[in-house]
Amino acid sequence: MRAPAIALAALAALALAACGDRGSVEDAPGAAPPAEAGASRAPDATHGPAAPSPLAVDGAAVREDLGIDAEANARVAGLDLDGDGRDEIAVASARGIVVLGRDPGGGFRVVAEAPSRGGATALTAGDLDGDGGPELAVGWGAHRERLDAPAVLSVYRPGGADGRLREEIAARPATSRAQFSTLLPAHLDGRSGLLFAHFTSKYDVRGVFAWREADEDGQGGSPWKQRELGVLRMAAHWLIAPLPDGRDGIFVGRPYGDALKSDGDVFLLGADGARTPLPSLRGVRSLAFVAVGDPDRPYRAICYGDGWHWRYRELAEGLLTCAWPGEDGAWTARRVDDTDGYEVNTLLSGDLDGDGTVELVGLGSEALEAYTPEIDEAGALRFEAHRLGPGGLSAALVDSDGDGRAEVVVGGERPALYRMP
Ligand SMILES: [Ca+2]
Ligand SMILES: [Ca+2]
Ligand SMILES: [Ca+2]
Ligand SMILES: [Ca+2]
Repeated sequence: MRAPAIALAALAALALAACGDRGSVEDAPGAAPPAEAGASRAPDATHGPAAPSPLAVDGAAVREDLGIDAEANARVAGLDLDGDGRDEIAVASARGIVVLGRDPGGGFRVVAEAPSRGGATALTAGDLDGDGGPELAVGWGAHRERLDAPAVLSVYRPGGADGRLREEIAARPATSRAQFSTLLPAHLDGRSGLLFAHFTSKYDVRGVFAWREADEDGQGGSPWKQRELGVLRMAAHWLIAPLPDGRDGIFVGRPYGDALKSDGDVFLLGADGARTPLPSLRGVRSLAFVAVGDPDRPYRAICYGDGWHWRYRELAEGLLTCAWPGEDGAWTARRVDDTDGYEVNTLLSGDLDGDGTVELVGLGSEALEAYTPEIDEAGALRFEAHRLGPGGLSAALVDSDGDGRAEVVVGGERPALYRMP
């Protein structure tokens, strides 16, 4: 279902048309957000046997079930493990990692597995070491059934025995709170690597860029090296994105601020620790970079899930905001969507409709939505919203059929793919 196009220049006066049947916050599955004290959110269920994947229509979007039962906070990622041009789908939870590939007979089947080291507190995939091949990374940590599980950052590649993934441990952070809050492929200082953040204590979060230098023969490589980006209170969300002057910008989004229960924020973190704030209402729950428009002079926007408040059921607002810097360094921010629900916890960008330009994808407490950017006749950036499915806690973009259009895979108890019509 489509909502009207939204002009960023005049957003304050506009509201999205109602987009289908949205349940109340109280009804939201897996609704409990991470508190400042932090704890795992939901009990586990084992991955059930693969079953044929039925097709169903949810609004205008198409939903395709992956045929497995997982846990409410199961995390998902996509990677082309066998190099055939179609992405496989990884699902990680306290029960372990399963990688699903399309079965020629229909549906999905398990093509690789790896055992658990605790709760899967973060998951990502990509060429994390710059050697051209894909890797999977999991931030293992405490889980309600394994409270003593340590924080371990593991990188996985294909090629283990019996369909197992080969594990390489990239980091073992010392912490009293074993939880990763950011895990992303990233580029910094001309290197390809991994951006991760983990709690170092109950409230403090450490951001790190890690990389690995391949051997000349392409075998093995150096141990993972780390550059610490900062340790800040409740700095859960980190992002590295290009600035207009070509430098790497390090962005931080926080659900809470420097004082207990104070409002969070989003800022550009300078090398000297200085913070350049981006306009936000309150706490920030997700960050993404999107470049759209004229390839020679694109809008380079930092987008974020804004409006978080610790009394989330009463006071939080699930806002989606994008901001971009002017030549003078000042940031212009516009609200893209005032979503139902209390948070936008995941932001992604990729080409969902195959037209060669990226869409912005937001997963929140109530809805999965895609936003198609366009530049209007006046040169203003606009977004058109498309409701794709219900809310959730973990999502990733994959091209599971190799047609050049990305699908959104959403984790949780019943992982599924959603695609734009
Ligand atoms: Ca593949
Ligand atoms: Ca690689
Ligand atoms: Ca597109
Ligand atoms: Ca596709």
